[in-house]
Formats: sequence, structure tokens, C-alpha cells
Amino acid sequence: MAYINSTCPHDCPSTCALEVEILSPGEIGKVRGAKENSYTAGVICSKVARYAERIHHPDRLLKPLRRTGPKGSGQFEEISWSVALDEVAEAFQKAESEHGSESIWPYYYAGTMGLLMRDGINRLRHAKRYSGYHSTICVSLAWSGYLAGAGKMGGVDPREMSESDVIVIWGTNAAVTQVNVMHHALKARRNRGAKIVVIDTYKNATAKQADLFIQVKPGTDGALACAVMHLLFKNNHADKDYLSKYTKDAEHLEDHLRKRDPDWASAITGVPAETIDHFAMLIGTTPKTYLRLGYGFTRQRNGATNMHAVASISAVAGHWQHLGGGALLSNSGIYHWDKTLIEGLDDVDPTIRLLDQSRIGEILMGDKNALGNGPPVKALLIQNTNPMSVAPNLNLVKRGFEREDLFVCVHEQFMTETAKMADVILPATMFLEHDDIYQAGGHQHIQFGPKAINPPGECRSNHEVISELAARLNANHRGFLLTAKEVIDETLINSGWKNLEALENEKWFDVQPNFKESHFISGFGHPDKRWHFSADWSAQQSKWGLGSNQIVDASLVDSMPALPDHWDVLEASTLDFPFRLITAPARHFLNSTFSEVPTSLRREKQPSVLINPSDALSLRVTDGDFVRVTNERGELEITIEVFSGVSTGVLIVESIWPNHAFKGGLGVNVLTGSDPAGPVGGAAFHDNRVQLTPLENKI
Ligand SMILES: Nc1nc2c(c(=O)[nH]1)N[C@H]1C(S)=C(S)[C@@H](COP(=O)(O)OP(=O)(O)OC[C@H]3O[C@@H](n4cnc5c(=O)[nH]c(N)nc54)[C@H](O)[C@@H]3O)O[C@H]1N2
Ligand SMILES: Nc1nc2c(c(=O)[nH]1)N[C@H]1C(S)=C(S)[C@@H](COP(=O)(O)OP(=O)(O)OC[C@H]3O[C@@H](n4cnc5c(=O)[nH]c(N)nc54)[C@H](O)[C@@H]3O)O[C@H]1N2
Ligand code: SF4
Ligand SMILES: [Mo]
Repeated sequence: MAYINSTCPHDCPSTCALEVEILSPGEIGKVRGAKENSYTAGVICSKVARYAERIHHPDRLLKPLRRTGPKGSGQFEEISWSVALDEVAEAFQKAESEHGSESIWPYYYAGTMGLLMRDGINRLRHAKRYSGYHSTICVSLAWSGYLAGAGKMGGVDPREMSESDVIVIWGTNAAVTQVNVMHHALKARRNRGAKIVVIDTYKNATAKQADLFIQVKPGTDGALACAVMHLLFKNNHADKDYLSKYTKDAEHLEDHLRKRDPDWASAITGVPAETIDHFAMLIGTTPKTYLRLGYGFTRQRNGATNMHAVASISAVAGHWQHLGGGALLSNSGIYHWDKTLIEGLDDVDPTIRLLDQSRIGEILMGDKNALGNGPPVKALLIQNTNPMSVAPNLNLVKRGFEREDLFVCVHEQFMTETAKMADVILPATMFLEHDDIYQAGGHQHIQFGPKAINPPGECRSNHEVISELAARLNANHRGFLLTAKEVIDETLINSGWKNLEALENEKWFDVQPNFKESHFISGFGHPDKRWHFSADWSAQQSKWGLGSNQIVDASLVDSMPALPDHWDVLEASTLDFPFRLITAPARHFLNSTFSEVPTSLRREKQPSVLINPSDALSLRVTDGDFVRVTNERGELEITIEVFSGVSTGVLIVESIWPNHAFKGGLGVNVLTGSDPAGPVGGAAFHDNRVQLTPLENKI
């Protein structure tokens, strides 16, 4: 059978190079990882290996639908594409004429990471002066912290792990969320005896494979990093030559860290001082230490400062200079894209307001501050995201979506929780049914994903929908008139890459910058080319295009410590809410995607909360018991799973299960908060205080 080359479109740093078996013009068979791709190396996750189950799922949306019952009732009737698009355009024109163009909010995220299908919605937004979208649900805490130090989003080639002697997997459950990291790390252990260190809040699937597992209390990585750097200085493992040549404020840092010793950090992190000593000695004596930095540890209210502190370790030790040494959070800054055609960047009006993605609840509920004191949001166009499940403060989000005066159009592959709240639903293609181009966050390839089969029913791609809406809304831009392939080809050329034909022939472009650049030997990204130990947090605000005080309170940003530290702004436990809850990902779901796939559902079994045995004992609960988890924002009924790999006082819920899996009709995000964290906003999904009470009826 014929295999075609493609790319996994999902929101995962691995962006795997795929080979997909095509059985007929409308059917796929097996999906496997491309062996020849040096990062994918033939390894993909099990969810995508059985993609046939998702793409040929009997519940795919196949026709446009119009709501007939009350909002959220799930009552819809089929309509034609032209009627559906007319109705959407009419609703947008009405909102615009009554409340101004900013009352329409295109809302999207990374359900597909294809540059055209994901970001093309911005072309419509710019052409029509619709409200802008400040993206904070995933990377803003991590990136702002890293950028404050490095000045550029890039780092050491992940394939260089094969040269590393110590690999530190910091705050990412890589075995679950980006399996290829584990593949490369385990290979280094096999081939050269590299040690794998995992730093996490519980003994997750990644920690189980570690040589050294350091279990921290949630939100305390900044303290751990400070003590490690304290010891590097004290043990003469700080590289003084490197510090003077490549960094700024090293003396201040050394001075500032004098009091931040292992005992100080131990009290904050819960990690024994001897373990901190051992870890600092290990990396202090191992030049080839590779920090693979994750997103998980930054989903805390102090996440940006923690990222900056942790990433500073590589600079203090001078690890960056060595093959196999240094750090990687994301490579997204290495691609010099010119996205003018995709996003309509030649038509930007900087006076148009930005709205915070994570505060969709407040925004829909008319919170003046969240609306930037502008007009209410009267219409939403939603692509590639499922906020009625994944957004924080979900009770508020639901109330917002229930507003009778809000018009909602959702372009989707399935009848998601968000689609159920829509007035008009449009059926969307999947990645093998449209052309798109991809860049990787966790490696360095540019890849193409061609249209390989015909879409089922009447599904249309995001690019088609945006272009057809543009025609009805009199939005003008060349990008609306081109085919997907034409936009991709021109974008490649305008960005200085070879064209699409070359990409198809070569399968992928490996665009890893050379050693000197990846290791910042030719300088970091700041104008002075140095690593900054003293973070300029308000500069991050302007870098992210935020006007003063618009998204994050200026006083919060002013209170951020410049030098690495433990910033004490966590949602600390109280007598009423004695537990700290982390809402981590599950292996067989990807955010809310795949929760419609039977095998994924079967393997995840049921939503459950992991609890330490001694906490279970004192609450008199045991495996399989039903409990209620509550906090100031909401409550959830869920099953108990006793697990000694969780610390006392900490609870873990793995996954974003669908809302309907819970008795109250809403999922885990009823417990998470949407208050914007510094410096640029961001949801602290793993920073929640909660109470847990046993329920009478066991299941
Ligand atoms: N199977 C699967 N894969 C996925 C996803 C999924 O949902 N499922 N999601 C995708 C997406 S959108 C993203 S952004 C990436 C995210 O992938 P990751 O970078 O792995 O981020 P998270 O999944 O949020 O990280 C969860 C881990 O962070 C730990 N953690 C939480 N708080 C702290 C802390 O304060 N300190 C430390 N050291 N650890 C902490 C949790 O215990 C948990 O093990 O994964 C992608 N891949
Ligand atoms: N409690 C908790 N909540 C979290 C997190 C957490 O760790 N804990 N993680 C957060 C993170 S990191 C992220 S990134 C967000 C992610 O949240 P989302 O971006 O909402 O991701 P998904 O839930 O996977 O939803 C993506 C949707 O896009 C649709 N889709 C896919 N491809 C296409 C396409 O080509 N066209 C159209 N029109 N639709 C498409 C899919 O069918 C799916 O319903 O969730 C966040 N929410
Ligand atoms: S590991 Fe990530 S990129 Fe690779 S196939 Fe799975 S979801 Fe896609
Ligand atoms: Mo994410």
C-alpha cells in the first residue's frame, strides 16, 4: 500500500514527521513515524498511530448546522453552506454596525498547528479591525521567563542529547506529552550512560524512568534553582570566565544568592538539602548537562520567574559552551517567517484592542477591565479550540456562552462542548484533508502536510471558511484569493526558504542554526548579547505588544523579583482549602482532543484524582471512592486513586476529560483560575487550592 509523507498537526512540541497509509481516496490505514527524520526517528505516540479511529469517526460533523433549541441544548438543524455563511456574515455586520468592529472576537488556538489553518483567522481579524487576541493559555508564562534571560526563543538542538552526560527533564511529563524527548534521552543513557534527572511534583510516567527524581512542592522551582546556583558559586563550579564574557549582573546574582542556601530552599521546596547538594554537585561537575525545560512547571502564578531562575543555571555553570550542554525550552524563535500573507500583517491597526484568551469568561460576562473598557463582545468566530472545556474558570465561561445576545459561530470537527453552545456550526476538515505547513517547537524541522484524502461530507478547511466569510464581509486582502498551496508556497519563498516543491521533494527542511548560534556562543538575543540574570519584566510587556496596564496589573509586574528568587504569589493552601491541585495532561488525550476516540476513553478509564496514602487515610477514603473537590471557583465530583508518588497536601487530576464525564456537567477547569499571571498574563492551571470531601455513595 502507498504511504504518503505528512506531519502531525496537534499541539505537541514533537511535531512528528508521519507516514500515512492511503487505502483509497477517502480512507487512511496505518500511521507511523518517519524513520529517516532525525528527530522523529520512527517514534510517535499511540494516539496518533491509531488516527484512523479519529478521522473516520462516525461522529464527525459533516454539514453546517443551525441552532433550533435553547443555547447548549444540542438541538440543531442542517442548513446549506451558503445559508450558514450568510447568517454568520449578517450577525457580524449587525454587531459591527451596532457596537463597532471590536465587538467581534475571532477566537482560535492550536487544535491544528498548521501555520495557515491556525493563524489565517488573523487576516480576517486585521482586515476587519475585529478585536485582537492575546494568547495566554499555554506558553506566555514559560516564554516570558525564558526570553527575559535569553532574549531569544531558541536553544540547543534536541538531537544533541546524544552527546549529553546529564539530561534534566524539568517540569514536563515528556513520556506523555512529547514522547520523542524520552526516546532521545533514553538513547543517550543506553549509548553513553547519560544520567536522567526529572524534576516534578509527582512521580509521573517520566519520573518513573529517571535515575534521579526530585519531587518539589508546586510552584517552588525558583527556590530550587536559587539553591543550586548558590552551590555552584560556593563549590567553584560557576564558570567565572563565561560569566564575565556572556552574562550581565553575575556579581549581583552571586551576592543575592548567598542567603539562598539548600536549607532555605528545602523549607520552600520540600526537597531534602542533601538532595539539592547532590544535584548541584552532579551538574556542577558535568559540563555536558542538558536542561530540557517544560511548560508544566510554569503553569503557576510565579511560573515566569521560575522559568527565568531555572534557565539561569545553564549560564552560571557555563554549560552552554559544550556540545550536549545548555538548555532548550522551544525552538519557535529560529524560524524567520514572513507571515504577512497568512496573517494580513500589512493591514494591522495598532489601536485595536487585544483581549486575553484565558479571560474569555470575564470578557463574555462584560467585565470592564477584561474588555479594556471597550465595547462588549457580541459575536465570536471560533476555530481550533474548545474553550467550554479547556479554558480556566469554566463556570464563568459557561455563563458567558449562555448569553442570549451573544452570537457564536464554531468551526469544528466534532460536536464539542463549545460547538454545543454555538448558533451556527461549520464542519471542518482534518489535517489529511487539507494542505498546510508546520514548524516544530521541540525540534527544528519545517514540514509539509498535503491534502491526502477527500474530506467526508461537506467539511471545509479553515482557509476556505475565512476566505468565504471575507468575501461576504467585504474584507480585502490578497491572501483571501489564493489557494492554500499558493499561500504556503509564497510564504516559504518570502521567508527565505526554498519553495513548496523543494519541500515536498526533500520531505522536510532541517533548519537548526549552527552550533555557535544554538549555544549562544555568538551572543544571546538581547542587544548587549548577554544572558540577563536581572529580568526586565516590564520590557516583556512591550515585547508582547501590551499597552500599559491593559492585560496585567502594573503593580503586579512591578512586584516581580528581577533576580532569580522564590516569588511568593501562589494560591497557597488554607485551613478551608488545604490541598494544592495540579491539573496535568493525560497520556491518551491531547487537551480535549482524542476524548471522542473510543480507545483513548477506554485506556483513560475514568476521571480520577491522585492522592497520597496518608492523606487518604486521614480522610478515610480509598481507591474508587467518590469525593467532592471544591474551591472558591467551583466543585467537581470525582473518583479517588491512592498513589504514593504524590506528596501529602498535593492532588493531581490527569487530563481534561469531557464535561459530560462529570456529574455537575462541567470538567476540571471549574477549579482553575483565570486571573492573569505576570508579566504578560497566563493561566496558572497547576496552581489551585482546594478542599476534598468524601461522598457517601461509592461507585
Ligand atoms: N498526551 C498528551 N500530550 C500533550 C498534551 C496533552 O494534553 N496530552 N498537551 C500538549 C500541550 S498543549 C502542551 S502545551 C504540552 C505541555 O507539556 P508539558 O511541558 O509536559 O506541560 P504540562 O503538561 O502542563 O506539564 C505537566 C507536568 O508539570 C508538572 N508540574 C506542575 N507544576 C509543577 C511545578 O510547580 N514544578 C514542577 N517541577 N513540575 C510541575 C506536573 O506535575 C506534570 O507532571 O504537551 C502537549 N502534549
Ligand atoms: N485543566 C487544564 N486545562 C488546560 C491545560 C491544562 O494543563 N490543564 N492546558 C492548556 C493548554 S497548554 C492548552 S494549549 C489548551 C488547549 O486547548 P485547545 O486549543 O482548545 O485544544 P483542544 O482541546 O485539543 O481543542 C482543539 C480543537 O480544535 C479542533 N480542530 C483541530 N483541527 C482543526 C482544524 O483544522 N480546523 C478547525 N476548525 N478545528 C480544528 C479539534 O477538533 C478540537 O476540538 O488547553 C489548556 N487547558
Ligand atoms: S507525539 Fe505529539 S507530534 Fe508526535 S504524533 Fe503524538 S501528538 Fe503528534
Ligand atoms: Mo499547550
